[in-house]
Amino acid sequence: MTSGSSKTVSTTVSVIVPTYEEAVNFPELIDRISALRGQFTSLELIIVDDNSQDGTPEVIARLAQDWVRLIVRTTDRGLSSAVIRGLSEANGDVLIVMDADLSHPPEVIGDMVAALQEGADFVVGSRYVPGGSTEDGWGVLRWLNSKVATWMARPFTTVRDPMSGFLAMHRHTWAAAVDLDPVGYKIGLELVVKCRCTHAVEVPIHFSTRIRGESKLSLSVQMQYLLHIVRLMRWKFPGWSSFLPFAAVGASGMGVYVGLLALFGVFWASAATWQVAIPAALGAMAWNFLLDRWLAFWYADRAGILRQFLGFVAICSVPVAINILVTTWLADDAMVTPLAGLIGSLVGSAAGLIFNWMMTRWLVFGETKGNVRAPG
Ligand SMILES: Nc1nc2c(ncn2[C@@H]2O[C@H](COP(=O)(O)OP(=O)(O)OP(=O)(O)O)[C@@H](O)[C@H]2O)c(=O)[nH]1
Ligand SMILES: [Mg+2]
Repeated sequence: MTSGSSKTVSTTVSVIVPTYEEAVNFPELIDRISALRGQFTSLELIIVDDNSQDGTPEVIARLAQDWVRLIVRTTDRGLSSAVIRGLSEANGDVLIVMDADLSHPPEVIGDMVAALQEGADFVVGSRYVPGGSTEDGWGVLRWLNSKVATWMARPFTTVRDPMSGFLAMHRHTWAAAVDLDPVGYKIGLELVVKCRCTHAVEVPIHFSTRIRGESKLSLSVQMQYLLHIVRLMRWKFPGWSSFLPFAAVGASGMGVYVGLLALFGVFWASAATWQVAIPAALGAMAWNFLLDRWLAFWYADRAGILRQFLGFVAICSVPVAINILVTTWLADDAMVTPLAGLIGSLVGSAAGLIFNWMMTRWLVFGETKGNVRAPG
């Protein structure tokens, strides 16, 4: 590891710092990063600010450092898109992303670069590996929040602190990014997934609580995180992200069917079985269709809804009919009569679930022209 070493590492480094109203933090941040410049062939600092009205340009101008570049965005907003803008303007072979509020100690950048040179394709400044820590005084809620968020990122990476916004990667890793979706706050997680990193390494950091300036963390940031996880799931595991909601919706549809049957039974006691079963089945199918179109086939909502609904009903009617046939056939056999209903509905439901999912996926929500939108 190179931390604190004065030997020059022959690589060019770009440090990208997204900022919003961080003017008070620039003197110390720039001072501490400046102290690292001798460690590398060259080092540039790119600050991507979203038009803060706290004197950010004046502070940067007063510090007058030719290796520091300020990009002020006036149309786009948001942390992740600011990072992406900074990455795309950077010239270095190694790209570092960090916060402006000095939570991330710039002094470990040397260790991060060393980890890249030793074969990592992504490096995270991590609170949760031996040697890493957070400032005392984190409330239980903030700690729990961070743990739950980390746990939700498990399907995507083995990194223990994927929420960290302190990252390093090679330029070629960044160049391989596909379908970047700059939603939410967790650009590290987005990059590790969309750059298809396979060898992420963590370097311990002590994460300081911000001393100056205001936090931009809010409840809406947490909501955005949930949506971000859903989008990453759909991108990385499209099949399961479709089938699991489809199965859950199917189970809820059975509840709707039984509920409607009971309701009709109360209000229309004289009706024959088929007279209540058909509208109840149609009601359950409508329920399933709307939820499936939203949750299981989110990508295919461009085509006409009526045409899709008719196709959906036609397909779902097949297992329903088989279910009825199997039940009646077994009911005729004296040996299995007591089990007939149960076996019939279990076989029918399992077969129906797979059949419906495959057929609706292919025929109703398939990639026909105008049906499917871009992934994500
Ligand atoms: N360009 C840009 N930067 C932002 C935006 N929101 C936050 N940032 C910057 O992103 C970094 C992280 O934001 P913080 O507010 O420190 O978020 P946090 O570290 O999760 O929370 P605290 O440290 O408790 O405030 C800081 O450098 C912010 O200035 C934004 O909308 N646009
Ligand atoms: Mg912070």
